[in-house]
Amino acid sequence: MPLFLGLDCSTQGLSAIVLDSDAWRRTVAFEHSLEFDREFPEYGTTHGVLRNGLEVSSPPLMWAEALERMMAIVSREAGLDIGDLRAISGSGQQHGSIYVNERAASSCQALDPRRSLAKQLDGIFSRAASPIWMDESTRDQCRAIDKALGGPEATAALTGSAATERFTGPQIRKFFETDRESYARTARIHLVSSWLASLLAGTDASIDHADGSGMNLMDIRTLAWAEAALDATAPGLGVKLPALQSSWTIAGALAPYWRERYGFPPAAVIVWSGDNPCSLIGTGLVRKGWLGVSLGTSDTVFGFSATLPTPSVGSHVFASPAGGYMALLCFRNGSLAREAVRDQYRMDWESFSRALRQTPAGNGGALMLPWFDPEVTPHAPAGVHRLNLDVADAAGNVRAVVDAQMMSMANRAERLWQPCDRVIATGGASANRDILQVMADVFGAEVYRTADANAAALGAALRAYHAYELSQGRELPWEQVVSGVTDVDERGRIAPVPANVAVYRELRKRYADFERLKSGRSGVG
Ligand code: XUL
Repeated sequence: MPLFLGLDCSTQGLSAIVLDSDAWRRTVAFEHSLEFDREFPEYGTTHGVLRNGLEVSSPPLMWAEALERMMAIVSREAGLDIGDLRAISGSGQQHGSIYVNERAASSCQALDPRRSLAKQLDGIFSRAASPIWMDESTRDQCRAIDKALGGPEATAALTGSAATERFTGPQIRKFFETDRESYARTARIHLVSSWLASLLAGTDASIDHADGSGMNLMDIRTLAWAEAALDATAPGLGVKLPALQSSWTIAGALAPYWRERYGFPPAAVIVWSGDNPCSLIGTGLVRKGWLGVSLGTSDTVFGFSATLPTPSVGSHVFASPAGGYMALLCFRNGSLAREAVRDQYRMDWESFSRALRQTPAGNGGALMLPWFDPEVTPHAPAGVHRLNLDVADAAGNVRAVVDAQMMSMANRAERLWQPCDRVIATGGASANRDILQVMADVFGAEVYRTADANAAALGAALRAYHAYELSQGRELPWEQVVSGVTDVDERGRIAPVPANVAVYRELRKRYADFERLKSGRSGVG
């Protein structure tokens, strides 16, 4: 039976899902995850990242090593007839960038199957560390880019987002400003997605329109590099960027390295995309009116839109990997904040859940702003603020962190997506029913869990399937592509409790006031 591989290189690890597909249905045949800290301790990461004040990066070689280890597992340990693999695609954490010199292209094309991948990549980087989405160090660069383009609203109208600290353009500008020599030695700047696709295809893979939308460099209407944005970012940037292409483009066949070293067939490598765009597919959100909420390292809210949503400061508009668009909100203090509270009160997830069940919806008005790390939505420096909440009240603090996350998401989602009939929850924490009950009560909508918590890897595998079929002359409707594997389990439906919805309707206004007061901002964001 034809097989399709989806990989997801996220902040904390690399996951794989293999789909087995016959004419009627697709099933998950294999699933595996590697955690960076545990599997590759020599890189010294914590939760997959290296921190230096507001600068947050990851070692790109670690991602390459993880890719090779995963490919070895898929070929040797998955119990699959790997000769049936037709296509591979992937998902990368968005915005992260990799800087390579002019030797990279030839090294990538001539990988020696007798040697490990990472060893052969030594010496191709013009910047040792890859800045990632958690980096908050580019505020000055954002101001400069917005100014050059006519203000944050103008940048948003052009690129889909106002200049944003974690986005690739401001990161590139900072690199140029602080290390001109290395910038000059940089021949290519890849995203996590396009770089890993390049390693698989042994060629310079394109950036797909969806992940390209997270750079502050692409014109969100024409889906081409925006000259004005390139000029506002760094000189000579255009020639350092890969091409932009549709999300269903074939980058090439799996390179001889993978075929000779691991016995893979010459499967099609489909361009990779970002993790949020892939999650849109992996949660089956290819129609209007349904919202996705991913509870991961960052929490995100996203939804599909056939027409271009009006870009605004504080939200992001991306091209969708299924055509059309998607809007996205990103909250940095996702599992980071939930884990911080759990650890502070020496709990496990079971006692965290118990605390949610023991406390009333709305926490009797006790509020927390859970900005354990600097927050991006709204923009706020690190700081945990409490209102009517005793720090010694363990259960109250658990309720407060989850209430806060859901209210912050729902208040902003309401402005972007009307109506919202149902919420599809994904990501690690979506396995927790008590968290999802708070979500249903705060959003005032039915919540469903995705069948597979790793929506990004699943979305990548489904994208591989769709693109492969297209290359064979079969253009499948997206509803058909996602059906079966992304169907929610109706028995797992979590209904909002009307009395709780009423409590949160009031509390959400007070939460918004508290947030405005402490973030020092009056507007959206
Ligand atoms: C979205 C964002 C994060 C990353 C990592 O804008 O920064 O969701 O994609 O998951």
